[in-house]
Amino acid sequence: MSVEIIVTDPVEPALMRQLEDTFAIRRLWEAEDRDAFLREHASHARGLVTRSMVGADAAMMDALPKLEIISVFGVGTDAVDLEAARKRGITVTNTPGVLTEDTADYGMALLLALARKIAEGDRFVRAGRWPGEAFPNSVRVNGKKLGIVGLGRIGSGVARRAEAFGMEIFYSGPTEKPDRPYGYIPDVTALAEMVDFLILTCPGGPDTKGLVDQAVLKSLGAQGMLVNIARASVVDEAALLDALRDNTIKAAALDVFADEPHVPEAFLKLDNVLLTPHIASKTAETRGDIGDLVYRNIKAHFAGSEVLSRVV
Ligand code: 8YV
Repeated sequence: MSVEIIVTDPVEPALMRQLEDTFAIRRLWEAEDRDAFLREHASHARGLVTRSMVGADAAMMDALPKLEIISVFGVGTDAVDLEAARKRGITVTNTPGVLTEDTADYGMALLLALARKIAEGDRFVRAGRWPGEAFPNSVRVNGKKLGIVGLGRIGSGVARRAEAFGMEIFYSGPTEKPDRPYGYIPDVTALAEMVDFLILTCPGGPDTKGLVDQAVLKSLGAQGMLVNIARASVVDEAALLDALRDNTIKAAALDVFADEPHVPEAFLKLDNVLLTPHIASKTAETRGDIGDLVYRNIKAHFAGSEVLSRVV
């Protein structure tokens, strides 16, 4: 009999096909009654595939006592209760590395789009406003200072790109990386104070929750711009809304939201915020690579081999 795997929500069709060819797949998102679905599969389900924004909490793990592995489609594991998994001896894998470059490209793209008013320019032309109106000046990127919150894989990718755009780079994070040619400013408020752009590339979770608060936004200042490709939880949302409304900061670009795919109505009313639907890693190539790694982790586990990218 095939090993039973629960998939919590829709993933790439190619991954779905690979999984279906090898395992007995149960689709949680199609269930009318989630608890009844979990009860029905409790005595068989040995694997769980979940997106990084969905994850799995301790209650889900309790509901599936035969669970051996949670394979996360994405690098962020902040939505998985890692401690609960550890206690229950459940393996957790993620997909580091394969999405770094595209996500860093996208971070740089959002920064450029925000500063240079690319989305606004598109809307302006489509609305037929060009003939009668002057488009507002945008903001120069080259020669400006960039603060990177979290100089991990993705943050480092952003730094390399920003260097090529002639930016001066500073970063914060739990540890200094002396091998990097960038200024380490551990305190995020101090970092915000000295830069023109602040980009968030750190992990989500309790350690970074609300890191960008009212004080940080105030320090970023009226000419400062914020880009978030990390997690919505890193930013105090109410403080950000206030800062955008009263021009405490100039503008923000957000690819991540607390209750995705729902975006707070208040953001939609603001002109100085650029909103995208969590697509930093969403190229055909990277999504294919993420899917492959998810599959190879699950396959390795059930073949009795060590998984490729273990978190727990
Ligand atoms: C993915 C992400 O878009 O890797 C992550 O942690 O947030 C993104 O790359 C997401 O996992 C897909 O649902």
